[in-house]
Amino acid sequence: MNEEIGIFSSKRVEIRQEDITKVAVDAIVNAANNSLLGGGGVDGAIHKAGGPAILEECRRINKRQGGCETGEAVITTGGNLPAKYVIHTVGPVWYGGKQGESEKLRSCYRNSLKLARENGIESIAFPNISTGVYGYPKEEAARLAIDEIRNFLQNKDRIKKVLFVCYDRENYEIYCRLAEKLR
Ligand code: AR6
Repeated sequence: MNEEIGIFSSKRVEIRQEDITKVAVDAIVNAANNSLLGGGGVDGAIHKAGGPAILEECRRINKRQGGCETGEAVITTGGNLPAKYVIHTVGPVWYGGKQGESEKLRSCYRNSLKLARENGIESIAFPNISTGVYGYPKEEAARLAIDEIRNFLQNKDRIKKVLFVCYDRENYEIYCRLAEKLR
């Protein structure tokens, strides 16, 4: 049995189709932009549901370090969300695949998990970063996300649960199909 089979059959990694703002985990990940000052899509939904405390912290981070580089991640309170924290990461815009997009998207998953580990987070939920307005091809993004999580979880770790929270049906079906193949 290889590790890929392990992560899905052990239930340490699960796929859900729902609104990430409703998920009760230690941290949810936001697909933000470089300014951290909000936007549409999942970013808009998180700020709307989580309330002003999240934006206040984002503003402070923006002042202190000028926002967040693509592929990097920062952490704030979860405000009014069921999640205690929000980890904001900035995915790459898809320019055709030759501008280092895949490495940047991998970094989003890796840096979010690092930050989770540093903050004692045991459960974390990811949206399908970059696959909305940033236009990253969904299947490729899913393969890479699963691969990064698998690599990370090979380390002995406090992180007990990772959820892939798919909002649109297309992403959900892609993840289910890939997980089925890996089982
Ligand atoms: N819960 C879970 N997933 C969601 C939700 C939700 N409530 N709403 C949308 N998605 P996008 P990006 C999914 O566009 O491509 C923002 O304006 C959606 O189906 O939110 O990384 C930021 O400020 C899609 O699969 O993020 C940036 O400017 C996924 O979330 C820019 O968009 C990502 O779609 C980032 O673009």
